[in-house]
Amino acid sequence: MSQNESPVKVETQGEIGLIGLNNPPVNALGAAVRQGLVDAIAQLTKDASVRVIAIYGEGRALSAGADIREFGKTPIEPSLPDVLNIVEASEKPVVAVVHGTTFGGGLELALASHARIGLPGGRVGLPEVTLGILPGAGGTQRLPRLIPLQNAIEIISTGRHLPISEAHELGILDRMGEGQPREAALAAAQAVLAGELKTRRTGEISVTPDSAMIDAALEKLRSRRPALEAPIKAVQAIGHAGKPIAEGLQAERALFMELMASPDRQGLIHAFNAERAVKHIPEAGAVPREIASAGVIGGGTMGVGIATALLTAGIPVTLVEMAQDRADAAKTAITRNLDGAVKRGKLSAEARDKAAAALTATTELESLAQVDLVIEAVFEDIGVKKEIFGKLDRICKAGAVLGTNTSYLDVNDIAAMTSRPQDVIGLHFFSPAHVMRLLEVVVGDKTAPEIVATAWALAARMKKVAVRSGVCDGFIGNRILAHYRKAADYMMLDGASFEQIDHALEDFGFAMGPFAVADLAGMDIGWATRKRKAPTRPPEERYVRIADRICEQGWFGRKTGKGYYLYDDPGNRTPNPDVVKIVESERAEQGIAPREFSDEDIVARYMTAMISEAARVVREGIAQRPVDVDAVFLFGYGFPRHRGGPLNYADQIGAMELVRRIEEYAKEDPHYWQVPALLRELAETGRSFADLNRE
Ligand code: 3H9
Repeated sequence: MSQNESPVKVETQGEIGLIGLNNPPVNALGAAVRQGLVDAIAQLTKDASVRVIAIYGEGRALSAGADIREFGKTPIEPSLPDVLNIVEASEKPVVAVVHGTTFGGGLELALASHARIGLPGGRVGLPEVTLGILPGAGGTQRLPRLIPLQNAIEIISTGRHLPISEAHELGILDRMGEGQPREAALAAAQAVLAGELKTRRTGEISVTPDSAMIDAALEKLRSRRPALEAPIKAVQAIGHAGKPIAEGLQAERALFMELMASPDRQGLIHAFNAERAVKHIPEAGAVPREIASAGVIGGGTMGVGIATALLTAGIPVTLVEMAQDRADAAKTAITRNLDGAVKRGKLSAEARDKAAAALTATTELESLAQVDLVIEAVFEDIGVKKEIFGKLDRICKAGAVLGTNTSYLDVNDIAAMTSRPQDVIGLHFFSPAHVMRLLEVVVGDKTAPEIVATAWALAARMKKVAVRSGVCDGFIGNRILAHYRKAADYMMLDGASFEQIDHALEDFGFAMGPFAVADLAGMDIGWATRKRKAPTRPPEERYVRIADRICEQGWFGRKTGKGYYLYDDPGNRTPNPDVVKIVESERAEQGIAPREFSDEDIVARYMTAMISEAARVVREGIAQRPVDVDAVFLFGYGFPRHRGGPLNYADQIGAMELVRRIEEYAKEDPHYWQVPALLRELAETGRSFADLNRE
């Protein structure tokens, strides 16, 4: 017996009633699935021949959880908690088969069942806090009834994904099964019938959560910067697990609904969707070229990181440096990175050995003759890059992808040095390239669609988030950065201390403020860029010389021991008194009487500057959509994930308020603060960046 229309299949096999979820791609528990489950339980309860019910998922998982697309919309009955209560209340025993990536509501469905079987190879978890919510379908009440409180707190408050084997060891799953999910479901049901697999209602288990442990966990979460609400409320919900299940579920529901209404939830889900939205590019249909080997030119920080990332993705690398000792040093650095990946559990020792053996470090550019992909990562100098591309054109085989890791320079100019500009593309990695997830793919005027598609296939292999950018100075990210970074310098000159600016932005959620970032990244890079751009700087632009004066002392930040800050051994920072003096003398020279800035004002100016340039980048088509800008900042610039990216945050402020702010600031500096045309249009038409994402 089957129901073809429903995403929930019901069939009977003797005394066993089978419920199969079939809602591709991930069996999300949308309205139709929830109703299907309720109907299935009712039907099998009525069927007198059925003595046991088994639930499994077709395809990739039992279920990846609640349907995220329904969040923020009018709720549709039946709710997931109600459905799972029906499952738990079933008078016939219910067993669930957990396989694939079973997360959130999917795992909660299993927790509400009366026994759980795991299939090897998958992962489970309650990742709700990463979306700004908490497990709201019983997870916070049922998990602590099955496993030690400490583990429940850790799993729920981090949202960590556990291997299914670990879930079994912890007691989340009763036993491991084998075969396909449907077969495993039948086998589990038979085990129940034979009395070999015990079943019980999780909600009937009584526990007494240790309140001291709950309080300690809460204190730790509250001391975080930023102290996000979701993990705090999730742990508070766990604190109710000692109550009768119905009461605990009610408390969980109330906390869940509060989180549902929070801007953090909106921002985190936008960030989740952004990672997927950027995959939609005009070239998606083109056939990517095969990449079986790669060359990296340059053994500096970027070249080493890129080579590490390629090797980790299983792609053999030939790294080219100018001199053998530099090539050897790069090889040592790459080996160290690979060892680090093993230590962090990201790579097996076997994979590390394979990767290390697939690396060649040489001084011969000619050795790149047969590679499928070259990534040039030499010093940011257009002359040097042009020369290299001229040579690559002569050396590389036909069909090779020629990539440049430039972070500012004109990809079209570089491509023009070859007889095959259609094969040239910008592949802009972020430092450290083997860690940072962003890959800005810069599509030149002549870049062929299959080369763009190849970049996306490569990013997928390297587990990176590729974002498509057009050509302009700095592309999406660095162009916007170059603009808003000035706002921080202006505030410093006008009276805010760099320490206050960093603190205000760190409280907003950035991992590090802009001055601490400058110290970490090395101030010499920005100095070189400013010198390069000096001839084209408009005379009416305010120019802050503080960073130049610091660099003139030979202080480039952490790598030279000092920059804006002085650092002690564990890396704690204190403002460099010599820099404070430089700031004061600059103010005096320019006749500026320092004024006070509140932390809110600092964040408002900094973010308004960022949003302004981002709006221009979208209007000019450099970024395809606002969400592409968001992804760049989320995955490459440490933008606070719970804010969802600069243009998602812009919508939370509203275009009208942003225009008002810019007009206000423009009274001080009309050159810097100009209302972008796109922002004005949105303000006048009452539209948002989210509306543009939907177009
Ligand atoms: C929850 O359960 C709340 C409850 O506690 C309480 C409720 C009351 N819904 O990632 P992929 C889509 S909260 C809707 O590219 P992968 C995804 O957008 C939920 N859609 O594949 C994409 O669509 P498109 C807790 C979803 O193999 C497509 O499926 N669960 C959902 O790299 C393929 O996804 C989570 O947080 C969903 N829940 O990774 C799990 N999940 O093709 C979230 C995925 O149009 N999901 N889609 O771009 C994941 O972590 C990954 O998607 C997963 C697969 C690991 C499952």
